[in-house]
Amino acid sequence: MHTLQALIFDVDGTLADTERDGHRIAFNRAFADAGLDWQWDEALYGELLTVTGGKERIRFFVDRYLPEFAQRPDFAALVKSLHATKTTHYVRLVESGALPLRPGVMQLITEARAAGLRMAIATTTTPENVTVLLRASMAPEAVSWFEVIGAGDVVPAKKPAPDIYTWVLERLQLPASACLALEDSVNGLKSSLAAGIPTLVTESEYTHGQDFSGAIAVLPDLAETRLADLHAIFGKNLSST
Ligand code: XBP
Ligand code: MG
Repeated sequence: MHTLQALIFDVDGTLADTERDGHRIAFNRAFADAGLDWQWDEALYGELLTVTGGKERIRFFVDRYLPEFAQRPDFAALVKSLHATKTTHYVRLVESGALPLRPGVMQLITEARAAGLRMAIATTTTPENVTVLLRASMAPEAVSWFEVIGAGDVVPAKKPAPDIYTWVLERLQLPASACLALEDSVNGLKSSLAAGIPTLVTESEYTHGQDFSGAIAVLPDLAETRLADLHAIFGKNLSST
C-alpha cells in the first residue's frame, strides 16, 4: 500500500490539445513541402490517431490508402525525412503560442511543485516537441520541473505497449502503485494500465467517448480538479483494491 509519490503526465491531448491544430497541421505542411498532395483532414486524422507515433502514423496511412507508394525503394528514408520536416513545423507552431495548456493543468502542476510531489512525463511524441511545449506554455525553466521525461523512440514499442511507462518508473525508482498517470486516450490508458499504474483520464477532443474501463476516474478536463482531489481519488482506489 502506497501514498501518492509521483504524477506521470502524458503530453498530447493531456497537457494540451495538440493533435488537430498542431501535429495534423505540421504533417500537412511537411507533405506540401515534399511536393505530395496528401491532406489529412480532421476526420481522417481522427482515424489515423489509432496509431501512436508520427512515423508510425505516416506508414499506417500509406499502407491503408496508398499501398503501392510503400514499395518505393526510398520509402523508409522518405518517412524519416517527412517526419523531420513535420517536427520543424510543429516546433514553430508551438513557439507561436498556437497550443495553450488545457484547463486546470497549470494550476495542478503549480500545486504539485509546491507540495514537493515528484513529476514525470511519458509520451510517444518526439522529445523536442515536449521541451518546446513545456517552455512555451508553462515557463522557460519548466523542463526542470519533471524529473524524468520519457519520449519518442527511447523505447521501440510505443503506446499502447507499457514500455514507455515502465522506462519512466525504472528511472523514478518507484513502484507503479505509488504513481498516478494522467492520460487522455485509450492507447495511453492501455499503456499505463499495462505498466500497473493507476490512471486518471481527461477526455480530449479526439478521444471523447472511447472505452476507458480500468481508469480510476474519467473527467472532461482538470478545470475543477485540485491536488487534494487527486490524492482523494488515488486513496479511494487504494482502499477499493
Ligand atoms: C501522441 C501521439 C504522437 C503525436 C505525434 O500519443 O500519437 O505521435 O501525434 O508525435 P500519446 P511525433 O498522447 O498517447 O503519447 O510525430 O513526434 O511522433
Ligand atoms: Mg495523449
